[in-house]
Amino acid sequence: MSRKVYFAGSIRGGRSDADLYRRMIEYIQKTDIVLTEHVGNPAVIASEKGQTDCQIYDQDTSWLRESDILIAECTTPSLGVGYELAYAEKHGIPCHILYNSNRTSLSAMLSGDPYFIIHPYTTEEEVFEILTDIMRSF
Ligand code: 6K6
Repeated sequence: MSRKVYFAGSIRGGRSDADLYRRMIEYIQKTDIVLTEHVGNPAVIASEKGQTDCQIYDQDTSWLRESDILIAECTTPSLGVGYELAYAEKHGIPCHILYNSNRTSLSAMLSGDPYFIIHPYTTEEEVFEILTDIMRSF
């Protein structure tokens, strides 16, 4: 049974972790469907020209409503990812947040919300162990 995963990561908030997003997406795709593969695409900013912001918002909120789980990589802060997390909570979608605790302090608006399941990590190896546990446990 393939489940639908909404992977959230910074786009206009900054692309320094884009390569990590791509590796995380490829890992999840071994067992499940990732609706938001473009988040890991190194050319995503250039390909933005094809869609208006309204089209992006409508498509992403529609994907969020049909997703079984949201997995967000939050080391690079992003307003869009914060919005998606609040939207997913409102719709009762389970939300997992990963962030590198050596590089950032997570917003209190995320770490203070008991709805979110938060996974700090310090090495990339841990990221994949966390993903394995998340996908096993739901
Ligand atoms: C078209 C083709 C590839 O990329 C585009 C256009 N841009 C976006 N497409 C889809 N989702 C987007 C786009 N820009 C932002 N998002 C959503 O917001 C993603 O799901 C990310 O998780 C999140 C990033 O927000 P910002 O504020 O960092 O841009």
